[in-house]
Amino acid sequence: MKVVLLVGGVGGAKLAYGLANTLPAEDLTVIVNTGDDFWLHGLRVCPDLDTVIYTLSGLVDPVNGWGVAGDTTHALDALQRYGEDTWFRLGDQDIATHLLRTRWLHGGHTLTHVTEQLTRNLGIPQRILPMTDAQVSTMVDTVEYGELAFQTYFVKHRWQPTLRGLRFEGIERSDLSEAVRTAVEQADVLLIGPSNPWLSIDPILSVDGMRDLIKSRRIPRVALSPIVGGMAIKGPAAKLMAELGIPVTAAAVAEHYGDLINGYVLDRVDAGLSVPVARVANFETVMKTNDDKVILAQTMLEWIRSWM
Ligand code: FO1
Repeated sequence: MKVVLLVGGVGGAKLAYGLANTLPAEDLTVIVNTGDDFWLHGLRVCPDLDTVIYTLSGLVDPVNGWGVAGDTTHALDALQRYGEDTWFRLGDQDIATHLLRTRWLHGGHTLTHVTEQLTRNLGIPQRILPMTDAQVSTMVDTVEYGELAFQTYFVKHRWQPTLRGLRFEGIERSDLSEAVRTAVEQADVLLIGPSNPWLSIDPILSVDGMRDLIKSRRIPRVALSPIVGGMAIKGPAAKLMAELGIPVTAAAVAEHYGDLINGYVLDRVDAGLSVPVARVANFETVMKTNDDKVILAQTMLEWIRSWM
């Protein structure tokens, strides 16, 4: 059963881990948001791609959920001595990833190709694909500072500014890579991870042709709610929804996805919610341990198989 999973960073990577430990490797493709990507110290940094890569290779820092476990910051300390901004904490081992990626991109390779090289070299058998090879930058319009680049909003200001709008710079020049198109065309199941629907999943869905391609597939298209009991499991999803005037409920997330999905997984605590989706299931969705991730992935796939 070929599964395509759409994700952002930490939360989505957890489900990717669960699926990677449930499905044969050739059956899983993870399509990752690249709206968070940016240039820093001359390097191309792709936080969500790296979070998925480090998670599936077992390198990830289990405390942060991003970066490499046990990494040091000697390079960053040296940059600080030169007076450079160091609010974005790049570890030394992580910098190796950005150096290689940047060199290969400057050599004319696509981000898809570069990501394939990185994953292969780290021994990851699953496919990890950037949502597009075009450069797309999520820009966050805030009440306090006006428009901020995504990582300035998210990391420098710790997502505290009040959000009043979003735009994906460069999205009009984006298109689907052959690899993404083929993966979605050949999928038996499409999953949307418990990532932030506005910040992480919308950039993927906004790539030219993506929404239509997904909707053209008569397969289970199932989202997992990132909102549990009216709160975000991690990050700014609940705060952002409130600021946009959207009720902070798992049902509102399903409404946001609309007819893109035909199945929806809610947490047990939200069992009573009325959700406008054809098929709805309630499972234990909060993934604290690796076992939780695998059990949730297995449970979701079993449920989906039962109505295929
Ligand atoms: N998140 C932080 O909150 N602070 C950091 O200093 C930080 C550094 C960082 C370095 C590499 C990387 O791949 C991710 C990093 N993240 C950091 C996480 C990341 O920027 C965000 O979690 C995502 O962009 C949101 O999905």
